[in-house]
Amino acid sequence: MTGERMQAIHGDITRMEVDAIVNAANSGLMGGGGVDGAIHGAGGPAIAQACREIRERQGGCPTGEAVITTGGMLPAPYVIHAVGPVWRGGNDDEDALLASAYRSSIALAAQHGLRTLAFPNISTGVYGFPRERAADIAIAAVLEQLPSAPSIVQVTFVCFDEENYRLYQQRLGAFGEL
Ligand code: AR6
Repeated sequence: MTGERMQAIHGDITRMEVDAIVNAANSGLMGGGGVDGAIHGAGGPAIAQACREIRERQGGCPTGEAVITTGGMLPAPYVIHAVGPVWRGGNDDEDALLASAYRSSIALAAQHGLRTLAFPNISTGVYGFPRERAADIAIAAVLEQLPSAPSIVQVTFVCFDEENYRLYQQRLGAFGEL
């Protein structure tokens, strides 16, 4: 069952022992605050160096897409840098772009034969996406993409704030009741 391959935990994504953690990056792959800052801080300069090489090769990463780098000193060997949209009120394709950021990350993980993947709550920090709406989109997008990603056995949503954790628990709990 696809739903059983998803779980939510409350915590810090930089500590996750999974094949890849996803970063909520910006399209310049320049690093920043929030989870991006935490990942670069914990993973060390190898991640920024790999981002720089991608920038030189392809000029960054468009919103809704993702790129993969080393995890540097992180427990996770890879970081998938996904670029979510800035929330601009909901009429600027934000929903589709957020869904695409999740789907692209899963597709990239599958291309690399990865088995376990952890997501932060992309766009719900500095980018201002409403949390409930983002949770619904994230779960639906992962559910949609997982059937074409057979290598992936588990997707963990790592919720840093209490409200996001509660939202994901509620939504994922519903699968257990089906
Ligand atoms: N582990 C897991 N989640 C975290 C952590 C952590 N260590 N730290 C924060 N979060 P944000 P965005 C959660 O702002 O909204 C950066 O500057 C946080 O509670 O990191 O996509 C980038 O460079 C929130 O729920 O990302 C971009 O410029 C979620 O991570 C921009 O911010 C996302 O918040 C991206 O904005």
